[in-house]
This record gives sequence, structure tokens and C-alpha cells, in this order.
Amino acid sequence: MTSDLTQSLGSFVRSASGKTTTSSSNAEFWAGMASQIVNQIADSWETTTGTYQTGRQEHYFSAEFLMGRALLNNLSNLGLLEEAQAAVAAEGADLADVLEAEHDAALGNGGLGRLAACFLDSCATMNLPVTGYGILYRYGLFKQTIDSGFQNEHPDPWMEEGYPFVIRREEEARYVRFSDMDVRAIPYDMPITGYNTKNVNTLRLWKSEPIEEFDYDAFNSQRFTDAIVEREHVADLCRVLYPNDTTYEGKVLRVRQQYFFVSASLQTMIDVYKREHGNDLRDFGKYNSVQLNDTHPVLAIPELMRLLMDDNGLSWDDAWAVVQQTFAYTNHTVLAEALETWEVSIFKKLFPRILAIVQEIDRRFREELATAGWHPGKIEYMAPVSGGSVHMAWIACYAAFSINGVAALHTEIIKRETLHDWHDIWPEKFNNKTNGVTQRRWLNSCNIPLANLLTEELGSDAWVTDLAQLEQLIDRADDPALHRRLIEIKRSNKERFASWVKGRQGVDIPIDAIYDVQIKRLHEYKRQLLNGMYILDLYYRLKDDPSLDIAPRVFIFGAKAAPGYKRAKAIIKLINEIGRVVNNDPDMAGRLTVLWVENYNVTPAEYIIPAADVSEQISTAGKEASGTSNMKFMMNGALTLGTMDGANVEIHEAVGDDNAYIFGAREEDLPELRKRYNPREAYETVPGLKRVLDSFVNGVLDDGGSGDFYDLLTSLLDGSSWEDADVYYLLGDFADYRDVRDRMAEDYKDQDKWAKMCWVNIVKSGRFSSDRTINDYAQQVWKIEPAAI
Ligand code: GL4
Repeated sequence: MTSDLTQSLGSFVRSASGKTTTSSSNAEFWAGMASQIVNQIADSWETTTGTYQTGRQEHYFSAEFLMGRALLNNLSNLGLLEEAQAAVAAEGADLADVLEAEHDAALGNGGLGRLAACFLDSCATMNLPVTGYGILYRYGLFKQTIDSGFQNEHPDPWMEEGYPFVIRREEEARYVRFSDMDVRAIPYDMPITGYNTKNVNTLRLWKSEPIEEFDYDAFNSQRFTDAIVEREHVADLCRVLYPNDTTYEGKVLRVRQQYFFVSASLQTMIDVYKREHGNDLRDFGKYNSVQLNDTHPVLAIPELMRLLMDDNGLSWDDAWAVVQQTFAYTNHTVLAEALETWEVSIFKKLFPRILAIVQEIDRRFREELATAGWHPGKIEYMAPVSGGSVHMAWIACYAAFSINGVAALHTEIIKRETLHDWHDIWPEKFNNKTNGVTQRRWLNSCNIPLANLLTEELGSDAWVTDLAQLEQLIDRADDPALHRRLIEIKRSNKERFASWVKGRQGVDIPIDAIYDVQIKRLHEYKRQLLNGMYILDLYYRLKDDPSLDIAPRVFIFGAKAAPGYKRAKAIIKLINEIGRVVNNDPDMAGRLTVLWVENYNVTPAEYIIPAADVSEQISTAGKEASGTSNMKFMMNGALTLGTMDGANVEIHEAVGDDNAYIFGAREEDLPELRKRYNPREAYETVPGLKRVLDSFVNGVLDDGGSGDFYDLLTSLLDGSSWEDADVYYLLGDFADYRDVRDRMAEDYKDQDKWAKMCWVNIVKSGRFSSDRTINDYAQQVWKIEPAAI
């Protein structure tokens, strides 16, 4: 390949910095190279968009896209990595440093938003006509600092210094009306390159702006400042991503955000449809379908009704037929606190016309079910509007032609419980789509030594676009020479991670130790607290018997807690307190280390996961819909220590009992177990447990006088009533967790045995590629075909 990059990099950098390349910073090099990439793909991008618009398309509506960094991903997809290295070097800089200068685009909370990002990568790589639609938040998920063990939150103005990977499309602006304000929606398009393909897909992120740049009357009067403030109200709409994962908050601004982005997106889709296929919108669903990523974009359902009827003259029945052909709904959680409902009064205030449509959907729903003879109690429960609230999930279930869960167990649970009334009536709507992750980012780019080994073993890099190919390598599992190489690779990744942590947080961690990792949002159901309790117990056991022969351990945590989730923040402090005790005890030096990785995000995950030996997936069975870090760990050769929950069930099935560490109560047994469950009895009788829990309040661990640790202890032992003591069953699972985790650490000492298990996990990870997931959606739900340009 001719070195285009080398020839023009200098000019792009100078344009970005207004300085010589010698004086330009890494961030300015990054900006220059980012523009250079956009320049390179511009033609293909336009062609791809045009090609997709002529045929059937899928539209992925999501309030969150957790994209992380873009430059390395794009270079790798376009096959420009080596060239970029040379180009940067020729200008006297270093590509690694340039890549490090990029901020994460953290426009998501956790798994749900990161899943959307992996899906976009797979769609582009597979040349599928899929476009993402979301919101250009000015502030992404807050930045976390840990100060004296407590979480603090700071704003993340991620694109304040410029971000060449989004292009403002002024000419494609749309208007969105609320009762109290009219807003201009301006799309910012992000190119989504695929691996080794010319196709460039699009993520369209909407930004809100005032309709009139200047209200001259107001500006020319005493109302000058009022006019400025008013303008700012409109911009407020896209100001911030709500930092809640799996919980719902009835904030007016949030419902505004939702309506804003779905309305603008649907308007664009309708305009494209008319241009390509004429003005008869009754065939809209033939050319378009929309995947609703959880209930956040469900307002698209009444909004499409409105657009079809009010703006395009369709009858209710014709419009409803289109809607039923168009929408598919993914449920991402069974937690009741996540089910979005909005007070009718909010709808009335913001958009009375949408409320009227929702009420008519409700009326027809009730009529349809009554005619079919369903029980009035059931109808009342399922109705889109009831008890003064609009139920977004019920609207979705009624309108959508497809309802899916995100792992086999999760889909069974929504059929049996969360959405069982809907399953009774429309079983044919339900299907499972087990999540997946992109091996391009989560293996090929973040773990280059392992990627090289796999390519060498397979004789090609075909696994990069077809991960199931790795399964051919299963018979290599017993080769001791291969084990040595795997162990060396893991060790080099630990060194890399340790030096990154040293540079970032100034702490030293041992290299030759088991890296045991739990990284995910902080939530009680994910049971980071159970992990902490084990560490404290192990600490006491080592204090009792210093001669215990255990493999050295580094316990790694990364997690953000929603700022308003008090108990989650208490757990962060508690784990950091355990860290303080353990890390400052000279007896533990080199034996036990606790590390909290601050500001956990996509980029930290790319350093942590390749270095991990143990993947902690320890949620209460039935609560984690899928999990996706479990899959990333697996493909990087970490072994799962987990409950039979979410996709762990399928990981266990893929690798077999010998290659995963499963513990804890099963989902199907928990109801019975809970009937007889008394956490106080566990506290008194399970050896070591009392000592651990007493430490919360006896002065060993210090909550800074807040009383938070007392609250944690009470939540475990007593709850607010006997029924909700230890709802997440930590004390019930503690003994089994400890046994299995101890056994796992023991097994680690046999490095050949361990390496073999890692290999099995890696080569069996094919079904957890998002390429597999997307292929299933494309064929079974979206009915779309690849369209290579
Ligand atoms: C989540 C689930 O909690 C998580 O298990 C799942 O992997 C993810 C993607 O399907 O969706 N649901 C919500 S809400 N946030 C998530 O991360």
C-alpha cells in the first residue's frame, strides 16, 4: 500500500494544531490523524449510505452507545495500523502515545450501551444496512475519582477539545415540538468502519438547538438575558446522560430526551422512504424496521403513529399496521426498578397529542383483549395506561412483532415472569438473542500477543471475522509448549497492565499473582460485596495461619455507582477499606493485594481484561440478564468464577464443567431456599462469616462515621422486614463461593492444567461473538441482507 498517511499526516496535524508538527501535542496528532481517517473514508461512507437507502434497512434506536475510543479501532479496521505507526514516527511522535491522548466516548452506562457499540461494529463488518440513532450528550457518564475510599463524580465534557469523528449535518436538521418549546434537532454522524470492508455505516447522534439563532426582539430589549437563558433551555435537553443503569428515574428531562431523538430519527426515515419509494407510507414497514434497545426509545411507537396519521394522512388502522410491522423490542433486565413508567401528567404537559395516541392505543388494547375473552384483572394489569401512568414496556410488547431477551435463561425468565401475561397471549413474538461482543476490539486490538498466537496456530486471521474458526484448535489444548506460550502472553499482559496502573494511579502491584477481576457497574445484585467478604475472610485466615500455602492474589475492582445509589457507594467505600487494611499489612505483602481501578470505562477494560486470570461473574442467579464482560474475559483466556446466571449458563455449557467454576444457588431453587432462609443463622453458623461481618462495625473498617457500613450489615442480616433480609442471598452463597474460589486458586498452581483450561475457553468463545448475535437478528428478526458497496 502506498503510504498516503505518511504523505499527508503533517498537514492534517498542522491544521488541527496551527503549529509545527514538532510543537504539536499528542492530542493534536490524534485530532489530525482522526480527520485524516474521515478524509480517507468519506467517499465510501457516502456510497454506503446511498446503497443502504435503496433497500430494506434496520434502524437501531438506543439512548446509549458506549463507544470508547475510535482511532485505533478505525486504523485496525482499515488495515492502516502499520502505516499509521510509520507515519507518526516519521513526524517524530509515537503512535501509542497519540492513541492514549483520545478520550473515551462514554455515552452509555454499562452493558446495554456497550452492547449497542459492539453491534454497530458487527453490522459494519458484515456489510449490513443498519444505522444507529441516539443522542449527542455533551457530558458522558461522569468521571469517577476515589478520595479516601469514597466515590466522587466529575463532569465528562468528552468532546470539548474537538472530536473529528462526528460530522454535523446541518442540511439534515429536523424540528421536534413540545408543548412548551420547539427544538431543532441536528444530526452528528459518526462513521462506523467495519473490519476489512469498504462499507462505512453510520451512528447518527442528535443534538438539540434553538430554532431561531437570534430572537431579535428579545435580544434588542431588556429581555436580552432572558432570551439567552431560554436558548440554553433547549441545549439542556442533550446536556447529560442520566447515570442510572438498570434503574428508572421519572425525570421530565429524560422523557424529553427520549422523545427528541426518536422523533427526529423517524422523521429522517420517513423522508428517505418518500424519496426512494414514493408517498404511500403503507409500505414503510417493508423497507424499514426498528430495534428498540430496551424501553428508552419506546415513544417511537406513538410518534410513528402521529407522523403517519397527522403528517401523512394514514388512517389509524393503516398506521397501526405499519407500526406492528416496524418495531422489535429487546428487554435487557428483569429488575422491577428498571421498568419505565411515566406519569400521565408528564405526557399531558409535554406532548398532549402523543398522550392522546397512547390513550387510544390503550382503549383499543382493552377492547381487543376483552373481545378475546381475557380476564379483566389481567387486562387492567397489562394496559398501556393504568394507575395514572404510561407503561412503556407494555406499549412495546403490544406493538412489537418481536420481543427478545438477551441470554437463554433471561428469555425463559421474561416468558415465565416479567412478561408472562404477554407470553400467554402472543407466544410467537418471543425469541432469544444471546448477547455477544466484538472480537475485533476485545481480542484483536486489545490483546495483540494472543491475537498473533491465534493467527499463527490457525494459519490465518480468519477468526477476526469468524470467531467460531478457533474451535478447530481444540486439539491443541494438551500441548505443553503451547501452554508455555499462553502463560508468557498472560504474564506480558500483566506487566503492561501493571505499568499502566502505575502511571495512572501511582500504585505498584505484583506481576506473578492470580489476577482476579470484577469489573461492571456497582449494583447489589452483582454482589461486589460478596467478593469483598471473601477477601476479608481470606485475610483473616492468613493472619491466623501465615503458613497457609496460597498462590499470591491481586483482587481487581472497577465499578461506578449511580450517584444517587447510596448503598452502592457504601460498597465502594467498604471494598476500599478492605484494600486499606490488606494493602497496609506487611504480612500480606506480595500475597494479597486489592486494587480499585478508578474511573472504570471502555479503555481501562481494554487493559484489564487481557491481564485477567479469573472472571468474577457472581450475580444472584436470575438477576443478571446476560452480562457481556464474561464473554470478553473468556476470549482472553480468563476462567469464569460464576453463578448459573445470564450468559454464564451458556459459557459453562460451551466449555464444560471442567473448564469453569460454578457455585451458588440456582435460579430455579431460590424461591424454595428463600422460604427457609435465615441470614442470621448463616451469620452464626457458617465458619468465619461472623468475623467478616462484624468487621463492618467493630472498627476494623472505617466508614468515616457515616453509618453506611452499619446499614450494609443490617441490609444483610435484617433488611427492613424479615422478607427482604439479604435479598441477594450473599450469606446463603458465601460458603460455596469460598470453597469454589479456594479450589480455583489451588488449581492455578498447576500451570499446565490452568493453561489448558484457558485455551478451551478461548477456542470455544465463537458463539459469544456479536457477529453471531447480529447474524441471528438479521436473519430472524430484521430480515435484511448484506449490501457490500
Ligand atoms: C443490561 C443487563 O444488566 C446486562 O446483564 C446485559 O448484558 C446488558 C446488555 O443486554 O443489559 N440491562 C441493563 S438495563 N443494563 C445492562 O447492562
